[in-house]
Amino acid sequence: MITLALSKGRIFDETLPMLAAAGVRIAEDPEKSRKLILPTSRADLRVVLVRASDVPTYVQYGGADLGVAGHDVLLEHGGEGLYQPVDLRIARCRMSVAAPDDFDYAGAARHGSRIRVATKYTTVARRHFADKGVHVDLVKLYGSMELAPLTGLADAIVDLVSTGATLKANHLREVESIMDISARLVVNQAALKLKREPLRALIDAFAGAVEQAA
Ligand code: PRT
Ligand code: MG
Repeated sequence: MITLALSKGRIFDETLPMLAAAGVRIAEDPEKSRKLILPTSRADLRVVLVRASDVPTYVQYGGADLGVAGHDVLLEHGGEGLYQPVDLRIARCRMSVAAPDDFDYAGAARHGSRIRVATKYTTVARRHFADKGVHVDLVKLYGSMELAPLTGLADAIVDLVSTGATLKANHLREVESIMDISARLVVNQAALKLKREPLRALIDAFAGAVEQAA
């Protein structure tokens, strides 16, 4: 049996067509079912549904043989024990610094002021500001980063942006783009040795689906 870890929402929705291209169908709709393990049209392949940030952990410890995780999630996890053979180019967005319309981020950075930054992505944020020589105090949050500057909790945030609508609705603007983000296929390195043939075939199928979509 091969176990594929996915998270509900955009990762599941955007992985589905890639699985279909590989001839794999999933009968159940995860938004309607309460099941956490979904069978597929292939008797030897099942899907487990986990939190987006738990996908690397499941694959690292062998709870799943492979999974789909955002590059943002992988950078925070560290990627230990994970083979990352394919950039799936799905669930795309960018990681950016954003601040209220009336906060002079560039000026504060230039003058060496300490900027308080709220984020879920402390590893990436710490590295980014250190590289730029910008002095920051990082505040770790687990969600709704956009609220932090509006309540005075922070001067700025580091968050994912796709359309920009969420920032706009909260009177924030992107002041610096840190990196482009997309979802990656991750594979347990031990499983790759033990189940080499079927896992290689799946990796190749995903890579083929990426080529087709390009
Ligand atoms: O929701 P949960 O807490 O369970 O986990 P999660 O939020 O990590 O999961 P999910 O499904 O929302 O995101 C899974 C992956 O999708 C992330 O790890 C990213 O790699 C990728 N992705 C792509 C995004 C976005 N686009 C995105 N726009 N993840 C989150 N967002 C959020 C962003 O944080 C912000 O709040 O959407 C909002 C901004 O969207 P726009 O369109 O208004 O700019
Ligand atoms: Mg979410």
